[in-house]
Amino acid sequence: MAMTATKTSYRTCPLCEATCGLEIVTQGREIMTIKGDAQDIFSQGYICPKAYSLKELHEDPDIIRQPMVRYGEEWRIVSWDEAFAHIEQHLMPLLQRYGRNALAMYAGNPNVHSLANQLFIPTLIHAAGTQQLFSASSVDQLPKQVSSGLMFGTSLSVAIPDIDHTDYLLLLGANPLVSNGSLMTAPDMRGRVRRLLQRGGKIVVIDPYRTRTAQEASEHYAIRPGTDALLLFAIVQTLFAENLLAPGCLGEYLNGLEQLRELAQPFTAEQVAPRCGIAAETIRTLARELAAAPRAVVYGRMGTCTQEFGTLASWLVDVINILTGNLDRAGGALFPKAAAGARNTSGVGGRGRGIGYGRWKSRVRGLPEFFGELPSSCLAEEIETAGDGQVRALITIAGNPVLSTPNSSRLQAALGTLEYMVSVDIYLNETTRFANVILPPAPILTRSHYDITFYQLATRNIAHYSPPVLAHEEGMVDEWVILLRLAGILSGQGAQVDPALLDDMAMTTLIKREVTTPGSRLAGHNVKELLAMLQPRTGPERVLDFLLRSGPYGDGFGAQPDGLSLTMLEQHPHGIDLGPLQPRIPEVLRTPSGKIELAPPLLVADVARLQVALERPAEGLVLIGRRDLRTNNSWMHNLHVLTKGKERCTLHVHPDDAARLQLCEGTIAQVSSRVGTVTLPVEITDAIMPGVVSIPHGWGHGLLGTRMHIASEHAGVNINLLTDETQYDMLSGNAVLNGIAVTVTTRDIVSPPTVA
Ligand SMILES: Nc1nc2c(c(=O)[nH]1)N[C@H]1C(S)=C(S)[C@@H](COP(=O)(O)OP(=O)(O)OC[C@H]3O[C@@H](n4cnc5c(=O)[nH]c(N)nc54)[C@H](O)[C@@H]3O)O[C@H]1N2
Ligand SMILES: Nc1nc2c(c(=O)[nH]1)N[C@H]1C(S)=C(S)[C@@H](COP(=O)(O)OP(=O)(O)OC[C@H]3O[C@@H](n4cnc5c(=O)[nH]c(N)nc54)[C@H](O)[C@@H]3O)O[C@H]1N2
Ligand code: SF4
Ligand SMILES: [Mo]
Repeated sequence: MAMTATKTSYRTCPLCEATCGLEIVTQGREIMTIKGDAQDIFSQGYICPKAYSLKELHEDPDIIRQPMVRYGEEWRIVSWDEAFAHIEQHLMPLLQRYGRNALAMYAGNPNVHSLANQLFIPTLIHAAGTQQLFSASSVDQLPKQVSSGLMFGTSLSVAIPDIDHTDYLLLLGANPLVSNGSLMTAPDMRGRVRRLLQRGGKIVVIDPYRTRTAQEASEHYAIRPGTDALLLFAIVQTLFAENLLAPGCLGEYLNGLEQLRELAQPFTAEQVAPRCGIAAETIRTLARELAAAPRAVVYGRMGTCTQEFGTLASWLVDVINILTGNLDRAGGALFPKAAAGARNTSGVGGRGRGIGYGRWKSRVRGLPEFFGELPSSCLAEEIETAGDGQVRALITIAGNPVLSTPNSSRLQAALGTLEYMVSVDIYLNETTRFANVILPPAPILTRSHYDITFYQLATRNIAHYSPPVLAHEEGMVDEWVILLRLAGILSGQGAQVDPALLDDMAMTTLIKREVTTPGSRLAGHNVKELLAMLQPRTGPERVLDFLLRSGPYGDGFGAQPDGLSLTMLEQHPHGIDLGPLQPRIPEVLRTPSGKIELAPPLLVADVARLQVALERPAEGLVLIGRRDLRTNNSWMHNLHVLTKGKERCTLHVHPDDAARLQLCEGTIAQVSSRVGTVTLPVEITDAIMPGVVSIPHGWGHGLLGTRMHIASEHAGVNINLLTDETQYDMLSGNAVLNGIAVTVTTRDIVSPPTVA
């Protein structure tokens, strides 16, 4: 028998924000090897252990490959047409009866790692016409987007630490050596951290846990969870008090400097020190070092976002970078200039409309919308609470809110009462088991890839397109086609509508918007001509080609013949380097004032809440989360390569707390919060600070009705049975996932769960 030839493909890894280049060898449909692409212009061969798991993921027998409809407890495989007909038949009458807001949508993290979903979810949202939109953003980085949006004018104008050129990195609530970096896209964080230290630079980590990043750093200070905004304010106060301000050429673009000085006054190092658990002299030293370093940068991530003062902390990170003159300069924090899809490269630069928020409010709790979304902490109550606008149907797209959002038991109970639910997903898991219909997209390696979002957050300007590694098999449907067919149903065009028509409509709308945008390179161009020039491409490729060509490096459809286009990216399978990040102020700004807003009213108003916290005594034991190298939130625990070995879903306890609570290594502890209780084994470690315990998120598998065999064998417990949906950052609505008050006992000495 003739051997099938092998094929070598280059593909950006879609599993985390680092965007590493992979070299994948296939033979027929089989993946032979996966390794780092040594020629990748960004990652140069670096990969982490998760990349290899793409092979097992591709072969996982539990992955759903055909649409399924649930009848009671039983799932039946159906044709795509039957699945969509079922949805039309059941969903549309509900919406006709109860209105558009009876439908909620929840979009999870993998959407951001999918070119197709990034480009086509907006079409689906438009067709749905509901205000009940939720996503993983509000259990993650939303506060940073809110503060950046208010200060600089768009939701993705996030200043990124220039880790490769800085001399001093103050890192709060992030563990890039394990997470591989977030809101700081760059492969090989370990290499970058080591090079920073080798060139004589300094890294200071602020974290309740001595993480792997903290272990590599020059210094580590354990902080009481939830108090970063206090610490950062005290650094700001010190900069003012000791006359260390040096905003340099940013000065002329700043609004609100004097107001900031006044706001900072009460937050002296002495005042905040007992709350943060960090000595006043250390705080002042940090301020002085930041001011003295030739190039310094402050960077905060998950730990600073998913807490009570997430937006204030996120804001103060940028404030310090600005006051020390480190925003918008090499070695400080810079704004990427992405090749495609960035709001802050569109239209006339230098000023804009700013961000929209509060255009509607959540029905039950009255929390404001940000960027078109409501906080995920509100989803359960929107389903439970009767009245006009009650959620009766849900579509989840690549999301597992049952394991990812606060107070899982309440959400699970609520999902069980829905009248109809659709999940676009690849597993029958803790969330999708509630669905009536599951629509499984074609596997990852059959899709093309381009990191529309992460190149807007990268430490270097690059562009990299990957064509599909494998061809479709019979019956596979691309995720963008699924999304468009759902959009067809929701817009009343019926289950049978041709997705190609909707694709054309979406493309035309996008082109029309661009040619009517003042300052666009394509302003005044003819829509039909542009459409013709994009032929014969369709779907994500056509949109991407349009975004690249109309973008800041693009060929402008002929105006700049050597400029970027998808064709050019196709000729460069290892990516195209567009150079290091460059200063972009004022052109990057899209605030109505054309200035950097140092003291946006919304943030200023929230400072009063922080002042109250300053007076508040430190609570008892609190819970934080953690990540480890071989996880990817909740969804990759069905792979043997990532789950084998020692149990990782354990309770980390400091030896002092263990002694006080009579916990030994391996003891089964019972951890209780206001909302729930879990039991899990204890691991004693002095890496965690006293008064704080930790449980990783993403576990808690093996629930009735799921179909993830390996995950069930390593079930672990769900930390979000303890996190509390009534605790959120009041400004952004983002969930508090760190600093949850808990009690811990051994299982034998059972005390009733604390009720607030
Ligand atoms: N306590 C606590 N909770 C947390 C966190 C924490 O640190 N602590 N972290 C939070 C963070 S940062 C995040 S981002 C969220 C994540 O929250 P979610 O996005 O809700 O959860 P994931 O675990 O990413 O689940 C992804 C889902 O997408 C499916 N999936 C995977 N690939 C695809 C695909 O290609 N297409 C489709 N359609 N589906 C796919 C998976 O089967 C799974 O159902 O969790 C948050 N929750
Ligand atoms: N291996 C792996 N990599 C991942 C993921 C994964 O699940 N596994 N998930 C991906 C996703 S979706 C994201 S968003 C990123 C997250 O990327 P990171 O933010 O870099 O990762 P985390 O491990 O969540 O780091 C948060 C840190 O904050 C600390 N912390 C907790 N509370 C506080 C506090 O109040 N103050 C301070 N200063 N620190 C605090 C925690 O101890 C922890 O070390 O990781 C991504 N990469
Ligand atoms: S670091 Fe992230 S992008 Fe790179 S190989 Fe690992 S999972 Fe993939
Ligand atoms: Mo995340």
